[in-house]
Amino acid sequence: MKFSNEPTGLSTFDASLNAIVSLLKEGKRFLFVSHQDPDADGIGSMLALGRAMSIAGKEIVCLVEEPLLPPLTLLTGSDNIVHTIDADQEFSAVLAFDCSDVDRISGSALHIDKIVRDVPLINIDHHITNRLFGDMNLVDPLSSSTGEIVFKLIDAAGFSVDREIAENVFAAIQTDTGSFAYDNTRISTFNTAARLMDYGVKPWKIYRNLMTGYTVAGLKLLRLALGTLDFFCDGKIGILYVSSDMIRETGALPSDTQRFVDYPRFVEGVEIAALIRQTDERAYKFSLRSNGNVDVAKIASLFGGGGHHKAAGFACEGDIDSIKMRFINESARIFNETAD
Ligand SMILES: [Mn+2]
Repeated sequence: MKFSNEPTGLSTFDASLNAIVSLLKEGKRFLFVSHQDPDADGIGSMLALGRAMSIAGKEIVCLVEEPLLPPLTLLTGSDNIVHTIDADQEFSAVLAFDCSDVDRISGSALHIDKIVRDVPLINIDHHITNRLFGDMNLVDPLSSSTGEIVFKLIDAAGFSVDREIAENVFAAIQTDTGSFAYDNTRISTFNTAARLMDYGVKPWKIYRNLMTGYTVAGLKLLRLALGTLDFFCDGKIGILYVSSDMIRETGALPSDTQRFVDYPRFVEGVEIAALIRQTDERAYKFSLRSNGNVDVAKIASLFGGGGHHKAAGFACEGDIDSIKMRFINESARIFNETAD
């Protein structure tokens, strides 16, 4: 079954919501995917809707190519996620959560392209840079998180909610809003969070598990990373660097660096914070944060990445000194354009 090849666009959120609800109710078996380098928004969204639909009698397969690392393994139901799939499996539809682009989907190597040739691909996301790659697109850049959109979907479908579902939606919202501290936190975010607490969610517990759970190795890595902290453009750009050697030396996990970019972001006068993490000999990942008006998604898109106004990223390969120089120059240029 093919629903439609026409992207439904951003202005038709409610029409899209209704069409997707019908499709979810009609179908029997669904494949859920999220992005590479999974985060709690993608995984929490997938697990929440997965459980809600399982309770409603549907069969859900949650696929993430790479094994989940802590703290994502603390999300309830994460042990049901599979890491591989046969090409001949049949599904009513494939749902992609929190993916701004089809290339970002984890498991692209695992026949997903073959599966989506015959069934609708449903794109559920909140990135402003979303490419509306789905046959159906439920994209709301004003939503704090994909989790918040998923909760709307659960509501619209009338699926029942239990504590486990609520915890996963809450985890998605809490991590994507930096515990309700980023400017994507809106009245609707708090309203949704309050409703989730009615199902028994304990915000402190999710905060403890997902936001503060440093390991000793992770803290040692932070100590090394802080030694690299450097500032450019009169202190407006702060950069932290983590090499593969540092990760090896401390025994930390790459996922331990997830909140490191906050340290340059915390510094007075910093407008753009960046964490550069080495992922291979000549490969690097940039995580960007904006403290003010600078749109870091714009900077990331110059390097083939994407994200949100205040949080974005990109991956790149080459000589790190020249990439870093180009990054600083482009950031300074966009900073000056924004300041005008
Ligand atoms: Mn997200």
